[in-house]
Amino acid sequence: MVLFNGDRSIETVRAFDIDGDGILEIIPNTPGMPQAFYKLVIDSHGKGTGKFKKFILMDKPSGHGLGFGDINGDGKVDIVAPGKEGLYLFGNLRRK
Ligand SMILES: [Ca+2]
Ligand SMILES: [Ca+2]
Repeated sequence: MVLFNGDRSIETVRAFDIDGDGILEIIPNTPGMPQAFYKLVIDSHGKGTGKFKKFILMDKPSGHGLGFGDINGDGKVDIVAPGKEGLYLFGNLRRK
């Protein structure tokens, strides 16, 4: 299964439960490509289908590196990533 088939390389890959549903999302750092993550598609019985849905966080080229931490102190882990214009913070807006 190929999740990412861009013409740029993947510098590093992280797995983190971004939405708090207990299932890890896959977050590759792909310098020069938009920052995205991949979420496992679940069927009606709650089982993984083996397919992943792509979510783009930033529709601009990302830079080198990727980090996580609760930057704003709300108890939910946020994502920080560099881009061409500087360091971006992707605040975690999940409700729970
Ligand atoms: Ca998840
Ligand atoms: Ca936070």
